[in-house]
Amino acid sequence: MNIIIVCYPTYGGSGVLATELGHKLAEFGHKIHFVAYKKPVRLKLIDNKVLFHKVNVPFYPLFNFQPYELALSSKIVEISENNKIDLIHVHYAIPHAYAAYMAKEMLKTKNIDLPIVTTLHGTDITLVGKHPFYRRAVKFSIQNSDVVTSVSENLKKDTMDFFNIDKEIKVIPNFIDIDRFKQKNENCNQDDKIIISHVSNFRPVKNIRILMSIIAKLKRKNLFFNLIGEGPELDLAKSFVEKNKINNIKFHGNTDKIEEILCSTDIFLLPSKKESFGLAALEAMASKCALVTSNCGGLPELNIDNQTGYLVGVNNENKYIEKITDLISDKSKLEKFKISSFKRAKLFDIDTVVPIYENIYRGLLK
Ligand code: GMT
Repeated sequence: MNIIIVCYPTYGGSGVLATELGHKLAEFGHKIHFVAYKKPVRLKLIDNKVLFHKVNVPFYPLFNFQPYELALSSKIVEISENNKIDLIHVHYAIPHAYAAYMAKEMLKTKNIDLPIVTTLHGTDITLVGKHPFYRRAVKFSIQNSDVVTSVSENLKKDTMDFFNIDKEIKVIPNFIDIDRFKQKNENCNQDDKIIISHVSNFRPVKNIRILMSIIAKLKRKNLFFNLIGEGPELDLAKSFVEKNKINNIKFHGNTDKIEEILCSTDIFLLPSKKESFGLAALEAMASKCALVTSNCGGLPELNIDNQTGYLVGVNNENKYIEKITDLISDKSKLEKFKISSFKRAKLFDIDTVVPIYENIYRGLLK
């Protein structure tokens, strides 16, 4: 099949997932055309198999906001005119599903039928999509996609309830390449200290204030903290560390050493206010980490309470501390949770999940 994948190119989970999906589909023999405003961070181009098409948005002073959707629709049409495309898969509804719909309508005038698969990732529904200024267009583009998928049951329910959608939404979880993590786990540097890590894009939705407050309260214990990622609240986190004289911590920024850091991690801490699935938590599970996460969104579908880790009420700071303290004082429980975590991660292996998308694509071919 010839497939267009539209995604965000930055470090967010939806872009990472779309990129890994495209790589695997290419391995399965499909030709993938990635479309974004910049080359996605993890994208590996392969001649005639994995291609990248940049969406250029020229600056024009009349516009307060440059019309990205317009440029994206035009780009999709251009690629479809020059290649025999079978379908388009957009990741993150806003504005990708909307732009894909416009492209589909334009292509109809050229007798080209382009089925649209839209994957909802989370904040495209739970934060941005629900906004009164956007919701009509978001609902319209979901209703008019040929297939809609969601990364968790919770996100599916939220979407159906909020938008009153009468369309089927298929749940396909996030996935990881378990072999990549297995190799790293074998050559891992284990430390005597208990290591706690957090990976995110440091947006308010990740509950960075609570995260920092938990770290400050645990600073006297024999622990080390790794904070990975960059985003709007990173400076706030750094100044908090300075002000509270926290020394047992390292900020890694956006690093390509995530697997290495996670493989020496014991506990992965994710106190998100919203999390439709939690790809970062799944990567931590593949690295044999016990999880201490909030119980919001799709996290309870991933982190099984008292088995792979603990689930805590979103802002219940004392409970996070209590659960972490419980794990660091009971090494055998920590070890048991780490093993269960890794076992559960295997259920989300790329070779199990990507064929589900492939079957959906096949169903769309006439
Ligand atoms: O909001 C983010 O953390 C990034 C966002 C994205 O779309 O780039 O991640 C969302 O999609 C991931 C992949 O499906 C999910 O694993 C994350 O849980 C989800 N983030 C939120 O719901 C906050």
